[in-house]
Amino acid sequence: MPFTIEIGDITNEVCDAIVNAANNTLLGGGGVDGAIHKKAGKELLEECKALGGCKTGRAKITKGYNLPCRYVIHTVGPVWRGGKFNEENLLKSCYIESLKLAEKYSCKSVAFPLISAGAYNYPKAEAFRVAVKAITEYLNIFDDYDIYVKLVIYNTENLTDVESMRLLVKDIDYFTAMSVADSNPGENNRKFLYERNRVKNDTMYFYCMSDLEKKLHNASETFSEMLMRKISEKKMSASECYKRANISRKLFSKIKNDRCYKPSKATVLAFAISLRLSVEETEKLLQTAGYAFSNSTHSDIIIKYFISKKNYDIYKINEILFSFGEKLLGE
Ligand code: AR6
Repeated sequence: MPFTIEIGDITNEVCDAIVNAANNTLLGGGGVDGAIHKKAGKELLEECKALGGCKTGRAKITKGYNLPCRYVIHTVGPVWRGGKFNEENLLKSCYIESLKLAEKYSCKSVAFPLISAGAYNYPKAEAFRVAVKAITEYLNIFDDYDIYVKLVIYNTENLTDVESMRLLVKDIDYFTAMSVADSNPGENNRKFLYERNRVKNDTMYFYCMSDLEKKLHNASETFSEMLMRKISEKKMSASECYKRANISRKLFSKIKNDRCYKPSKATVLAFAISLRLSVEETEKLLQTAGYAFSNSTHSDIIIKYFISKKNYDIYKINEILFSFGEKLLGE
């Protein structure tokens, strides 16, 4: 479920639905509303007339007519009156209600303008913050609903506004790892992973991989983590463990200090022997590093045999491995 932010003109968006920042009458007006009606043609106004208006914070849908989108979702943002008149909730509701409607009509791609940020005077940076928050919150609720959402910042927006939105991106919880000048997604913020796809002059372009991010966040124990846990569970000292595994202190420290360290299969098995793991436990340790026992590999059959017999003498195992011309355990 990607979420992107781009600078452009929403009437050019080729997607399932674009969202219109309309007024309560739904009979057209200026700004993005005017541009949408102009490009869609008279039929849009005819369909809008039959809708009976729309309440602030709610949304209604029509066809796209001459626009390069299938639908137009008309939503009515709040007029900014200083911020104490429920403006934020109403604005948030515009995004949520529009996305619900998009979902109802099976839209896979939806483009939003910055609702209320023009004639309705909502401070642009604030309108941007609410928009990003509402959209990301909505997308994060769903694991399955696969929708691509784009926030289109008008290309004639003055640069100070664009700059303040950029700065804001850094402040918003969800985007803490992001900045236009320096992107290092996911590094500082393991809660959400965002990948900046491209940045062109005045173009902000972000990807929010919320579903992927969730999976990464819930990623299970790594090899390094499981190894350290097992050592402590077995009440073994680190040196006892790496020595019994025929592994150097240097390699052990490397594994300990890098939670994502990718060991060789021989190293994993050496630690399994050292920790006196059962076959099942060894299988789990192998899994953390992306390996499994093979029934067609001599070395795996030999090692598994020793483990199942609870014979954890690594030198004995290596002797047998050697006699079969197999790679030895350990470093
Ligand atoms: N593409 C993308 N964004 C646009 C475009 C465009 N083509 N044109 C303007 N914007 P506004 P509101 C931006 O005033 O504040 C209408 O008369 C614009 O720069 O269109 O919700 C309605 O009929 C601004 O950032 O909508 C209502 O009466 C944002 O879209 C009233 O205005 C919204 O500006 C609604 O006011």
